[in-house]
Amino acid sequence: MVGLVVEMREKGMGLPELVEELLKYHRMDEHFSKGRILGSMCTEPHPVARAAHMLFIEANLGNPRLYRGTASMEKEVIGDLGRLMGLDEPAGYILSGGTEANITALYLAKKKTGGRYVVYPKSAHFSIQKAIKLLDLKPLPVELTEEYVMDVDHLRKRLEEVSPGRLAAAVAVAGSTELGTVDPVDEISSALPPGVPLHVDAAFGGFVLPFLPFRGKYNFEVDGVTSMTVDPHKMGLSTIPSGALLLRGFEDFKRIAVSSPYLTEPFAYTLAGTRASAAVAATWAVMNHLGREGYGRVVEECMENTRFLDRGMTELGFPHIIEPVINVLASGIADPEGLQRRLEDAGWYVSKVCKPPALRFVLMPHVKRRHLEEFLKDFEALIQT
Ligand code: 0PR
Repeated sequence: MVGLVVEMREKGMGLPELVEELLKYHRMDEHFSKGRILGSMCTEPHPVARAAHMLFIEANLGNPRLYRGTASMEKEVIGDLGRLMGLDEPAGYILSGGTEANITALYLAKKKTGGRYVVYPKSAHFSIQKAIKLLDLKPLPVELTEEYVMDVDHLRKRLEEVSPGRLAAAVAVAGSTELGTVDPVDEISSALPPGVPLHVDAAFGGFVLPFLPFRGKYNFEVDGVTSMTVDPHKMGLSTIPSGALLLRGFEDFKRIAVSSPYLTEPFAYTLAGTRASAAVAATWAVMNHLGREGYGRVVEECMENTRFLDRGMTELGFPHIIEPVINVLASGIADPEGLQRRLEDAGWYVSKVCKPPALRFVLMPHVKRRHLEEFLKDFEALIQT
């Protein structure tokens, strides 16, 4: 996308100059460690993830027999993630993130059913739109309730519009991007005709909900759920790029297999060829280092910070749109775009919700209480000018 034409240099750059240049560009980036990024779903990778990533930097699971160790770690990670999501023996793999996982899930569903229509809540992440366009599927968006979750009555109406055989899949979200809501997955599953794949996008919520006293059912404990997206590079504290696609069984993957005769494995099941696999090691490392207990502590702190900011914003006259379910807070505000810009000028990066208008905060582990205190002070000053 860069319009600038820069010719490749004839002679290489010496190391000192190279480092200086790299640091120049590094300084141009924002960094999580400063605590000023309040609207991102990614965070500083955990130090063990960072170290493991560097150790496995050349691994490529596109050719798994050369990387037996990395392949073993991937198997363990998928197993652990499956069990976290209520499934004893999951199939799946690590891929580049939620977008690739959602696209692959809908690709599998289309192949399995031969259908074209996809029902999904209007709160679904735009990667679902990408999948629909790419796979030439037909969208059937479903309205949200007053609590901003998929309206199951409207889903039933949508389902009456097409014969069951023409449905490719249903999508539900567990931890929506804008408001952090969790769809009623068991009710959605009961409303679907038998045999329709139900994909749950827990790209963000997958590493949050299991560590909260959350009572709703959103994962493979619901029989109808056939696949899930869970991203280690969001609340899993792993390195980018790491997403995970989980499936009930390996059989479904065979539908998208292509032969890869000259590689060490006869078939390929992933969209990507060469796969960025250092993130597999990073995910293995951070999951084993933190364990359920460690993630529990991380999530608890994020939730405390979410409630703290919510109270602060409410005191300033901007109450939440919904009581935060996870560590995503949307504070109702008339002109989120204008405020977002002014905050950026003041060095704060928040995000926005358009409908209903709100400033959106994601309280990730890099955001500490002191950052929020500073933010609230700056925000108060800003709205008074
Ligand atoms: N599903 C859900 C529920 C998501 O929230 C996201 C991304 C995806 C799928 C897609 O995941 P990948 O981006 O890994 O493919 N949600 C964030 C968003 O779009 C991604 C993000 C992360 C954006 C960090 C900005 C940022 O700084 O807001």
